[in-house]
Amino acid sequence: MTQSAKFMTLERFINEGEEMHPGATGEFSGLLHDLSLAAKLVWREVSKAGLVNVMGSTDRMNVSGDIVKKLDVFADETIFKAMDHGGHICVMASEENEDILHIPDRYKAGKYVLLYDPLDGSSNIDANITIGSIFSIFIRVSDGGGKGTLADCLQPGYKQVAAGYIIYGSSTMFVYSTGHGVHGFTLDPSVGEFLLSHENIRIPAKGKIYSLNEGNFSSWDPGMQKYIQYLKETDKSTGRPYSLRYIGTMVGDAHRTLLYGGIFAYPGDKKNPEGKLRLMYECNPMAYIFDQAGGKSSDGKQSILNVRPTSLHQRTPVFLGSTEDIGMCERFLKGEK
Ligand code: P6P
Repeated sequence: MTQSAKFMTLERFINEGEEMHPGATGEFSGLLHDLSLAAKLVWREVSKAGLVNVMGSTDRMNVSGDIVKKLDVFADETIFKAMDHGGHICVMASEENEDILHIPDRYKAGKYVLLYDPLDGSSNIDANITIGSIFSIFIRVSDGGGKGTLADCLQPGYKQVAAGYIIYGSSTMFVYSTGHGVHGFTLDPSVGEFLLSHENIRIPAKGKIYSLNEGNFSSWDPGMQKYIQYLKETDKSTGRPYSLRYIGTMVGDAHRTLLYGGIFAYPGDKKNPEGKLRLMYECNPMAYIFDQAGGKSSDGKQSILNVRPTSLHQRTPVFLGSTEDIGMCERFLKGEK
């Protein structure tokens, strides 16, 4: 770690990033600052989940049909309230809300659009396993400057201007990109600041870990089954067999894949041809991050970033990882191997 990185706060890094981009209005840095505050507020509750009565479930279901955990509700409301009044955003969308979320009339609407999964992996909360928040940012396409629209939200991933996630694990990290590489900041709870700890994250071209729910094996297409069997064969020249690592929280599995290489996947199957994970606020932001870190994403045929959105909560098969591993997987899926 370079000397300057030791004291590089997220706020300073964002401000200096804005200075690097002529014409930047500083509006973007304001948005990211608000998001980092939301991250700290969510962390504060998540870090004591075992101690106070935020465990257990509410009686609500979200669009995914999951029982909504109390922390889900808290995280959803906290992020919305942290972001709704800064004047940076014209509309939001969240996994926890079926419809788009309008900015209250008393606040100015800005030019950005925020989509987020407030607490990914919530089924792991009670087991104290890593969970996370994921965010995706676009520039509005509707004019008029007033309230944003559904069309502002339903943009393809390649039009994102920023994306990232907060991972609440052994330490809490804020990982994001604005199109100039991927940077990770670790929360120092003693000062309440995110400090630069992983500057310019680059994913290895090839890994030796695969990460997916192999319990669905019997429902996968033959090409997918053959790919996983291939990874488990012994062949030292190609670094096989790979190891299986699966947390069951996308943010945790994707973060490890980003740092160590390999492949994370949630494929479609006979029961759910579109898989389980959501395009707009899980797969698109993660695909943007992997792309920016020198990795690759796929829905089995094309980059996730090129998938045309048709609805807010649509699902997509998703493969994220090292370029060589995604390439090999796609060859099996296309029947070329
Ligand atoms: P499964 C968590 O519930 C989640 O939405 C993602 O974070 C995770 O990758 C996936 O579902 C795990 O799903 O079917 O393996 O339990």
